[in-house]
Amino acid sequence: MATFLTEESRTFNEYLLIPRLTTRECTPDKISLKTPLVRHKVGEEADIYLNTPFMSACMQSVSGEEMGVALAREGGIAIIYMSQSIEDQARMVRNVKETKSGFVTSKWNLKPGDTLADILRIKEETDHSTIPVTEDGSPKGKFLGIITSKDYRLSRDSLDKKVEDIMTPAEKIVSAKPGLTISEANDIIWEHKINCLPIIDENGNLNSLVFRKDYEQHKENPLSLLDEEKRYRVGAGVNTRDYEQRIPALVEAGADVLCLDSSDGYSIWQKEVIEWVHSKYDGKVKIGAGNVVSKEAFDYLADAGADFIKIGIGGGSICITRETKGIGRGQATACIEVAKARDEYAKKTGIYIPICSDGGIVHDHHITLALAMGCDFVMMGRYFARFDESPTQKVKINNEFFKEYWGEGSKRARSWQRYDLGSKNEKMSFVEGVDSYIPYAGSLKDNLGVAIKKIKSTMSNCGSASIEEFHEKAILTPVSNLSIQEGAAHDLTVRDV
Ligand code: MZP
Repeated sequence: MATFLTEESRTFNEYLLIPRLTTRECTPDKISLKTPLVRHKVGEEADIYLNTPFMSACMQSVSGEEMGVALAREGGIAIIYMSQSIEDQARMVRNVKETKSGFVTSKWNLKPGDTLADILRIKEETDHSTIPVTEDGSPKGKFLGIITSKDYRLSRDSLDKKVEDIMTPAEKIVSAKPGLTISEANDIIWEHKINCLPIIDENGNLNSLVFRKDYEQHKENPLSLLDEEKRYRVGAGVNTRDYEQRIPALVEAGADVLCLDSSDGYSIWQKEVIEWVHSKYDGKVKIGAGNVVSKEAFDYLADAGADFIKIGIGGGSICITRETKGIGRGQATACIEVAKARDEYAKKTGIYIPICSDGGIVHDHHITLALAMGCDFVMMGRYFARFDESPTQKVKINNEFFKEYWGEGSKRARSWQRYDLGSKNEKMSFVEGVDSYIPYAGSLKDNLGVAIKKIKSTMSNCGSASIEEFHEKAILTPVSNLSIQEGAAHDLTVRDV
């Protein structure tokens, strides 16, 4: 006879936090969101921490190199997607590691033969008004000039006017050679009263750009997540199929952490990969595993040596696994059970394994609830896909902007390794994800800034100055449908939100 659990499976929306005593020690300005990323002895420091509890999903439509840099700047970490060739993924990792903070590799570039119409298209899609021109339009191609909005007049210039006839050419542009520091670059920017300084190598190729506004932002990013050599930290997704080739390439490229990306991580294949990594790299390369939704699965991956464990099956916004296969668990219930298992494991073995809630986070307060339920950080897809820094197209529909967002199990991504169950030749015979649009939300920095304020405000209400303290002090209550209604604006006509 099957086992029947008596407790219903619940999600974040079905819980609320009860305030605790707020003291002078836990006002928002005193709260730290620093959180361990990898397993460590209880009472000792972890080898790697996040400065803010955010990880971006290992998905084609979320975590490319631009997300890698933007999220590390805010103290979190991106997991560069695995559903691409080993070479492309390693290149993305390398590009994040090589982006010196403040030195930007330009994603949007023009060729001399492009037109004013192309300039306007890029401007509309990205809001960038400074666009470099390279011989082949690539980010590291031969540098020919720069276009800014001062270079054309829409009232006079025709849309098919060529970039080469509009741009400010290289010889008229103040530039610098690679190797200077960000503050030296900033001195040049101030001295010449320019907004952008191109860094050009000895062969005349574009290396990167330094923007006046980025320098200012750089000073505003005290939480940047950096390695010992002051490079941004970044993670990379791996699978249980080509790991013997993929992992060495990613480690070589500088990945700070690896993450097994699977919809169901409770498998012998994950155990084998974790053991392979730890024996090959003598514990120096860190690897997270998952996803799981039960104590049984947590214990299995913990014993296998996972450095962190992700929770969540079927809760992702683009996910139809529950409908397709009938497996999964409400995200809150899964987090609560796994957090309990993690604490028991720590008591029994003296080893603390960070856990991550993955999928289903829609509102900022869901992040806070996941942390209150015992998670150390959260992984988000939809949340980050809305921002400028996700790799997908921004499209205009009925006068409103959207970003594309598709699941790894969708027809579009076909990430069969993520859904692989080990059989020899079966590569995704049905889909488990959808392809969608989500409302565009602007820059990651602006949005995450607000989210951090909300999280800290709630932690202050709950008397907690750190995530660790929050885990101990949080009191959560399930809520009825009627109290959910009571929690929203009700019995009135809303004039403005
Ligand atoms: P969300 O933040 O958009 O709600 O969920 C993102 C998470 O959904 C990912 O981190 C991953 O665990 C999961 N995912 C990715 N693709 C699919 C799919 O196609 C999926 N079904 O479920």
